[in-house]
Amino acid sequence: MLFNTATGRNEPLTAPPGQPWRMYVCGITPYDAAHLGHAMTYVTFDLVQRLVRDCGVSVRYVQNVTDVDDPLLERALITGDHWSDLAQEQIDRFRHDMAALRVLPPDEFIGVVESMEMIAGLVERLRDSGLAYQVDDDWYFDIDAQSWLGRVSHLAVDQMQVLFAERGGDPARPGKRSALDPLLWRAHREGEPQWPAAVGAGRPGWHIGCVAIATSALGASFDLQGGGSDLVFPHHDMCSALTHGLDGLPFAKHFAHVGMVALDGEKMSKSKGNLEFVGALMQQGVDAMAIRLALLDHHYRSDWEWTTQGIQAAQSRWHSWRQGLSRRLGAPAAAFIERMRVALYDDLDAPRACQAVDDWLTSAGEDEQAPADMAAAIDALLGVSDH
Ligand code: 5CA
Ligand code: ZN
Repeated sequence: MLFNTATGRNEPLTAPPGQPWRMYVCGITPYDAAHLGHAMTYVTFDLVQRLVRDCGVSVRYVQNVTDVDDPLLERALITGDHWSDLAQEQIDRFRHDMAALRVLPPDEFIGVVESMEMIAGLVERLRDSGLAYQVDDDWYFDIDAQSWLGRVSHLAVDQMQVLFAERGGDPARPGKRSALDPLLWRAHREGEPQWPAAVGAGRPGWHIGCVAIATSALGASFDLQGGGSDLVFPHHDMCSALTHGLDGLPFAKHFAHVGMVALDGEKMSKSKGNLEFVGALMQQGVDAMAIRLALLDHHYRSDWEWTTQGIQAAQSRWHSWRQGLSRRLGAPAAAFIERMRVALYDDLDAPRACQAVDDWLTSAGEDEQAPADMAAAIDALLGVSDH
């Protein structure tokens, strides 16, 4: 069972018999290294993937890379790099850091740049069905013409307007039919990259890129759309509204969101610069598994603050897990593994699953198989291992 933001309920993760369970998680905008907030989000969906596999169901996992967008182009102007070199460098770092954290890679990483023809095709379809209009030469989705907005976030319009302005939207642009209409396609501007399209040369808006990538790779109404809670609105609401406009179908069946990791009292974010990087911590000699345990010590839906005490506690926990798992004998593992599973099936309660491992370590027993059984379960379910 996993909490579904769109329905407000815990719901099972099921796929039709014989079919893989299809998950799309919004990927990075690659203009800076992976911070602990990103790590929390991708470790969370890694637990989801492990849990579905644990039920004997195969998983098809797709993640996008927003490899052309305003923040990336702005950063490239500052650093003097070509935007695509900056993106490639950061994508490589991201993949390396996620592998160190033992996050199972998606089956496909799909970039916006490589999907350009498909994205432009969707904009054209929206134009042809009368759902897109122009302001100057830019194209917008006519969202207010329908009542599709809010299916994921259920926010009131005044709250939407605040968040839309904060998160990449342009509510005040003159000529828009409604403040909340999202940009679909930005006509070419001097100095910006451009791609040819029937709607005119330019580059795509944010939401339509995820719609094109997710639905082409996984089909309409796939099983789970994931990301951090900062994506509930506008991003996931807009993805949902766009797929209703295109196909009359919901984007995904289940929407899951990870709470925000903060530093110095504020959400860790590239734009604010209050960051702790996965790669920097590892360079300081912090074991990647201790970083993973520091993340797993928080329920994925809570907002929490990254602290030095937190990572120190995780380092000592990892030390005692390693010692415990290298013992020759231990308490019989089955009941503890069952507790781990029950906790994870209960809306991914990783802190409670870790507590079950702690309790096994402090329980006495003479079972020769137990340390190996526990190590295998910790590896499969929590993704923690020293191999
Ligand atoms: N490229 C878009 C998604 S299509 C994007 O939001 N990129 S990102 O690089 O800004 O974020 C990547 C992922 O990390 C998103 O799922 C986002 O929700 C999540 N994320 C960003 N900051 C935090 C944070 N402080 N805590 C938890 N998750 C975060
Ligand atoms: Zn996305």
